Amino acid sequence: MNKTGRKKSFRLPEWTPDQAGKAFASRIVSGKTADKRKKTDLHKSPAAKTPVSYNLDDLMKGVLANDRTVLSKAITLLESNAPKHFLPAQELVKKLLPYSGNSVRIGVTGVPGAGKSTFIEALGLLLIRQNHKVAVLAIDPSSSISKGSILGDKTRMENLARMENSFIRPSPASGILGGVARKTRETIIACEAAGYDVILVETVGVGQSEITVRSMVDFFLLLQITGAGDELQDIKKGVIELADLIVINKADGDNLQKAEAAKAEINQILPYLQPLTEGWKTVALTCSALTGYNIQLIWDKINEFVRITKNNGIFPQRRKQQQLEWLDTLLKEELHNLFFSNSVINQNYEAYKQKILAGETTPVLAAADLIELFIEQGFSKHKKV
Ligand SMILES: Nc1nc2c(ncn2[C@@H]2O[C@H](COP(=O)(O)OP(=O)(O)OP(=O)(O)O)[C@@H](O)[C@H]2O)c(=O)[nH]1
Ligand SMILES: [Mg+2]
Repeated sequence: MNKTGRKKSFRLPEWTPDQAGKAFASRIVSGKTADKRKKTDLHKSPAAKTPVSYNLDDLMKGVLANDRTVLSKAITLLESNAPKHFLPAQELVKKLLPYSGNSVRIGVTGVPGAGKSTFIEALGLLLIRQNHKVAVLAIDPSSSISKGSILGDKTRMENLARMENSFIRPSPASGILGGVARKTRETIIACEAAGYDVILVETVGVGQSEITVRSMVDFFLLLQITGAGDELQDIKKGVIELADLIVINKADGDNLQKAEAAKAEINQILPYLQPLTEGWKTVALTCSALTGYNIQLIWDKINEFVRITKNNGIFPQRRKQQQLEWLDTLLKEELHNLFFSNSVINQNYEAYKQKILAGETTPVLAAADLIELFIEQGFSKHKKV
C-alpha cells in the first residue's frame, strides 16, 4: 500500500555518475501518475521491465533455476552500456562464475549465406533430442555498421527457438567488435550457469570476428560451401588454421558430388597446415544442414575432440589461457579509452596529426610526445564504464 506523503522526489537518469547528487536529477512532483516508489523500491521491483529494476540475488536465483525470462533480463544487464550498470553487472558475473564452465563452447563461422544459422538449428535440434540444453549466441561484426544482426530478421531459427531446452540470443545490436565480444563472453557465463551445456556462437566470416570468436570457444568450426569461389580464400586468410573442423555444407541434391570433391581437396591440403589444437588433426567433412546429412557425425567429431583435449589437458589449459588473453585485451582497450578520453590528449592528437602530414615530425616522435604528455597529465582519472 502506498502512503500518500506528498514529498517531492528526485529521479536520476540511468547514466548519472554515482556521487553526482541532485544536479542531474529531474524533479518528480507527486500527482496522479507520479511514481511514488523510492529508488530502492524500483530496484527491488521484480515486475518492472527496465534494466534498472534488478536485484542481483533474484537475478542469480532465476538464472540458476533456468528461468529464461530472468536469464534474458540478466543478459540485458550484462549488455548495458550505462555506467551505472557496470559494477552490478560485474558483480553478477562474479556470482555466476562458480556455476559456469560446464559446457562445450563451439564457434561457427563461414561466409554470409554458408548456412551457419541453418546448421546451428539442425545441430541444436539434434542435441535437444539427445537431452542437451543448447544456447545460441551471435557475434555480428557488421552490426556496428549496418545496425543489423545475424540472428535478427534473417533467420530466427524458429524451430529451435520453440524448444524448451534452447535459448537464443541475438547479437548485441551496437558497439565495436571488442565491446560486443566482451558481452558475449559474459553471456556465455550466464548461459552456462543456467545449465546450458552446449553453447553455439555464430559469426560471419569477415574481418577480425573469427579471431575474436576463436578466443572464446573450445572448438571452432568453419562452414564452407562449394562454387562460391571461396574455398581457397579461407586458406589465404589463415582462417583454416584457426579451425578444428571444416564442414562443406549444402552437400545435397546436385551439389553433393561437388561438395564431396571439395572435401577431398581440402583434406589433401590440411596435412600441410599447422593444426591449432595440440593433439588434434583438423579434417574436412561434408554435411547438409537442410536434410540433416552428417550432422550426427559432426557432433561425434566434436565429442571426440572434447575427449582427446580433456585427456591431454589442452581443454582446461586453453580456457585458462583465454581468460588471461581476455585480461590483456581489456587492458589494451581500457588504456586506449583512457588515453582518448583525455581532452588535452585529444587536442594535441589532432595537432600532431597535422604536424605529421606537414612533415614537421614523424609518427614515432609524435607517439612518444603524446605518451609523455599523457604521463604528465597523471593519466587523468577514468570513470568506470
Ligand atoms: N541446399 C541447401 N541449402 C541450405 C543448406 N543450409 C542452408 N541453406 C540455405 O542457404 C541460405 C542461407 O542460410 P543461412 O543459414 O541463413 O546462412 P548463414 O550462413 O547463417 O547466413 P548469414 O547469417 O547471412 O551469414 C538459406 O536459404 C538456407 O535455406 C543446406 O544444407 N542445403
Ligand atoms: Mg545466419
